[in-house]
Amino acid sequence: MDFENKVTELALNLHKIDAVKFGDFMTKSGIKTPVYFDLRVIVSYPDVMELITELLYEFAVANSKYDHVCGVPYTALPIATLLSVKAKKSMLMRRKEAKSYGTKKMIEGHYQTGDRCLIIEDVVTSGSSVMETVNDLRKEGLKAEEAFIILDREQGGRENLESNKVQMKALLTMTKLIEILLENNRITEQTANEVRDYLQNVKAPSVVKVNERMFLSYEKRAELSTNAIAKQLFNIMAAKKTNLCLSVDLTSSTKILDLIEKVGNHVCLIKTHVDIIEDFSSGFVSSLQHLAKKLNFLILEDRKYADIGHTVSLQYTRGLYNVSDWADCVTCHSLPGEGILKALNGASNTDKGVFLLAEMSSEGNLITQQYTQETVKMAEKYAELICGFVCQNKDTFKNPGIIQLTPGVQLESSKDNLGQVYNTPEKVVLENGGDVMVVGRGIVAAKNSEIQAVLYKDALWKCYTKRISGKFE
Ligand code: 5BU
Repeated sequence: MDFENKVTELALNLHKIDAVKFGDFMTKSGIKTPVYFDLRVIVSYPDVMELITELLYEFAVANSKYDHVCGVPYTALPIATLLSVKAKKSMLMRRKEAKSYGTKKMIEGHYQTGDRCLIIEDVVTSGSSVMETVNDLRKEGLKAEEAFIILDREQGGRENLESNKVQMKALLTMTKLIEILLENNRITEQTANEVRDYLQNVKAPSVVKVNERMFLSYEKRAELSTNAIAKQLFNIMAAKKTNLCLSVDLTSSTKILDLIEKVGNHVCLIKTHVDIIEDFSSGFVSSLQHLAKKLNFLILEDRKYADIGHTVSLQYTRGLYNVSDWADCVTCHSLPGEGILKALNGASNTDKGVFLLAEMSSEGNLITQQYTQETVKMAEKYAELICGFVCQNKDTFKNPGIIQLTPGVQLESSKDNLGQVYNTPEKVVLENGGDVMVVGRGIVAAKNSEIQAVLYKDALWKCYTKRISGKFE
């Protein structure tokens, strides 16, 4: 029997076993509907189970590359099991609630970050159940980009899933089901029209579009990084439980080193502007590097390179500061074009990272949306060089292996008198997507910098843990 005939048989069988019923029903959300599906009953009909498995198998195996299958609990679980056995692919199981003991894992089974997982679901209306499973898989660093569905109610689910980067394939659409049942005299023309009218008029609500980066842990993101410094920074953040970057904007090297000695334990990154130091020396650099090792942080020189490639390669590797010798990463403008990245890319043979400026925190800056987008695009070719973007918005980029470095942070948001704009930790982490937050005067100008650094560290970390729990979206 060919595929189309099997689909027809499935439609007729679903009707026969009362998995699809016509009449006056209420949906879960209280909307009147002339058609109702309850595919839970299929477990009582091994023939139907077998047919569904066969169809999904032909559908899934033909065009997909995947490592695991995962059913949306509960109705699709037995189908996913049969499919896993038939395809000889491993299965993953998503819990509906995390265990209260032991590992608190949401996903059971063996997998590795980056594995592809196929989603199996019975019926899709809005797509929200599929997204719950997709989100839990993505939190584990798995790729969940395809969902195979028995029946698509055609009420907006496909669009909702697509907007969250999930392609949906359904064995049957509601339109097709009605067509088959009508052709085979299982329903009247009037019923068919009622269902068609209903489909035209009742759409499921949109499912919130999520940015994967917003709920993946730093540990998982480290595994997805293609730049060695980003990987290290994510791992330091996870190990030290801090996403605070201190900007040591002081002009005396002793004062800088004293401050770092006090707060280095509480930060993941120290950001410098070496050209403001009045007594810069190679001794300062070695003391800084020594502290970085001892207190486990990385060093960012916020140089904001902005010249032609040739000049930047000299600025980076030569001169009084010889930045490439000691800084793990630097900041750089995209304004001069790709040559600047080429220059930085070829300049050092040790692991280095570049934070590209996609947005600025200062009032009235001239960066436009188009400039930001083109900056992100420019970075695509330099996956091994770019560790992140300096930016202010969560939608600036999506790649979870890359870091959003956000300056302009104070516990109480305000401004300075030279155009700097501050946001609170809540706003920066939860709404704007900051991964590493830069604090300068908020800590440097405080009476007790250490106490203040701990306050910032705790506030920022609390927001991050809330963010990855997914409860804010
Ligand atoms: P503040 O004292 O927390 O305002 O210091 C912020 C630091 O971040 C300071 O060193 C700036 O040079 C740096 N910065 C910024 O404030 N805004 C930006 O858009 C960029 C860098 Br890019």
